[in-house]
Amino acid sequence: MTIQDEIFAAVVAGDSPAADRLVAQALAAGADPEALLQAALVPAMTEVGARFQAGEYFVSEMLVSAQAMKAGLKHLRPLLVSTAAKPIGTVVIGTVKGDLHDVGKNLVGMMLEGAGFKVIDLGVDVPPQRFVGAAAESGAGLVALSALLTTTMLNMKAVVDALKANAATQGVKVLIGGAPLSQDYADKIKADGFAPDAAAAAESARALIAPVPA
Ligand code: B1M
Repeated sequence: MTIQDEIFAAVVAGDSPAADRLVAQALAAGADPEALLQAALVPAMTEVGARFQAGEYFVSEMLVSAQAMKAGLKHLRPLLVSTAAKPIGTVVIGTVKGDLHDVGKNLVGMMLEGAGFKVIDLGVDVPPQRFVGAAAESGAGLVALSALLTTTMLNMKAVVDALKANAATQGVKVLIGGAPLSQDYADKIKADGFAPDAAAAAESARALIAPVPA
């Protein structure tokens, strides 16, 4: 069994101490953080979702697996996040109202920080007016919305509309993402962009708000 297999198994089993120890051990041995993310941690959560769908796992198991994922991710964070002195822009990020999933949103936040943005994370279950308030107060150029449920993705439209309805946030761009989202849906609700994963989110954010070099 490779260490990536062990990390995968630890997250699927919801074993936070093992995920914590194994990711630290893999990095100390020179493993590539991106490879650990893409080949072990993310697939483990996909497997957890499949087991939930098959009726083998319940909400409690999904929750402990998410905690194990976070125990592993905390070691990757400093490696994925840049220490650039001057941010290239400000992004307000959050999971929309009614939705408690934050693992993907946290990854997107890390990638945005890694790309040089200042990130203001509003957490989960965020109502539209909190996005508006945070964007107006911080002067953010982009609001990044995450949703994992087909029911809560519908709440993204209210955020887009609320931002456009407020004079202080009319020009703020909106990027959406999360497993049930698509470019079609972004077009439908008049969001400015859709990104399928965290790395693509960082690229889209750069394209949407980073200043064009002279
Ligand atoms: Co929930 N859950 N869950 N869950 N959960 C899913 C999403 C589900 C697909 C499982 C399944 O049935 N196979 C299903 C949704 C079905 C649907 O709507 N079609 C589901 C369900 C049904 C539910 C409940 C309703 C269960 C219940 O109570 N009966 C409930 C809802 C609670 C609520 O939110 N109101 C619920 C609860 C939970 C927990 C709280 C127990 C837990 C979340 C804990 C936490 O996040 N702190 C949980 C978990 C862990 C999952 C699964 C297993 C894993 C999610 C995850 O962390 N994935 C998930 C199944 C799955 O995803 N296969 C499932 C790993 C993460 C890295 O990927 O979040 O997709 P993801 O992020 C990706 C991309 O989507 C993208 O980038 C990331 C990677 O690069 N991305 C963006 C995300 N946000 C982005 C924003 C962007 C751009 C890209 O730009 C701004």
